[in-house]
Amino acid sequence: MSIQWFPGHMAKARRQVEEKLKLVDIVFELLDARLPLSSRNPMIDDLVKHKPRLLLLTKCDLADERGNKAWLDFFHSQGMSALPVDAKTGKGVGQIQPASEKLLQPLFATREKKGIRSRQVRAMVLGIPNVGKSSLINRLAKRTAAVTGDRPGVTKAQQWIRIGKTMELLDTPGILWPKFDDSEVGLRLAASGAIKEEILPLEEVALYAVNYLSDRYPQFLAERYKLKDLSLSGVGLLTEIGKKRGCLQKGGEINFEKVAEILLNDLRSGRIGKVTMEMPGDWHSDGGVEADGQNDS
Ligand SMILES: Nc1nc2c(ncn2[C@@H]2O[C@H](COP(=O)(O)OP(=O)(O)OP(=O)(O)O)[C@@H](O)[C@H]2O)c(=O)[nH]1
Ligand SMILES: [Mg+2]
Repeated sequence: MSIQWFPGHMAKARRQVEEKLKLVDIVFELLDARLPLSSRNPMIDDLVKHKPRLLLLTKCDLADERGNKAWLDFFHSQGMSALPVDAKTGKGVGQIQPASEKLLQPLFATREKKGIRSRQVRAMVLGIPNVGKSSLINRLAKRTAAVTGDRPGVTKAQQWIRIGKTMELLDTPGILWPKFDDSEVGLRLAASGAIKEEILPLEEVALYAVNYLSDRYPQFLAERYKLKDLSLSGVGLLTEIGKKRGCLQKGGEINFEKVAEILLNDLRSGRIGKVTMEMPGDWHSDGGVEADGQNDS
């Protein structure tokens, strides 16, 4: 999948994060619970090495329970602090403060040695576009302090937001990296809604999604679109969905763009079911994605 990127924007984003990092005590790195490694920006890892970091697996309500558990075990086994959160209902959000305080114990101890009793904390919220940074901040702040939206690229500039008496959070624009080493990573990000629609090969993304669903969650496809034959190829499945949903164009041909829109909207909103788009076992130990032929049509 080829996507047009803007390296100038990336360099600027990196600079802005670097500047503000000096001011914060902890970083909240938001990963999409449905695709935690694909949504992990390697640049953040590189930049944030020396700060306490809490991984927050967002949209855990859209991912499947088994997947959430597998990913938490995965990150914990790597010695990372990670929590699942759902900014829609607030589930898990109450755990953020205690988990942060635990990570900040060394900082508080150093402050006390210097005679500073303050528990004031500044945190930076980082993550790819549309992962739920601003929504989570609003939950923590218990008010609409940041603009949110059902598309990537909503937050345009950094903004400090006060949370209660002891915390200040920096909301940041989502950052994607300019080149994906693995095309499956790009397809998963696209399927999740992290990439602007205007630059997506929508039908290619839908084909990837339908193949993945027919492999891992065939019952969801069967139920949502009343499909009988799930042994069909990816194109065959999209054709059937198109027929069921009346996505026809002049001459009775299937309008695949329309089918792609329906499928991706259903997937992103969770209407299709709770879907985890990758499991820890799909990744090699070297960080690459397992090639399992799911791209075959
Ligand atoms: N189901 C569900 N939806 C969520 C959750 N968190 C955020 N969303 C939705 O995801 C979309 C994106 O949320 P934002 O908070 O704007 O995401 P962001 O990371 O700030 O995005 P940018 O500012 O574009 O980088 C919105 O439609 C939110 O309602 C969640 O935990 N569960
Ligand atoms: Mg935002």
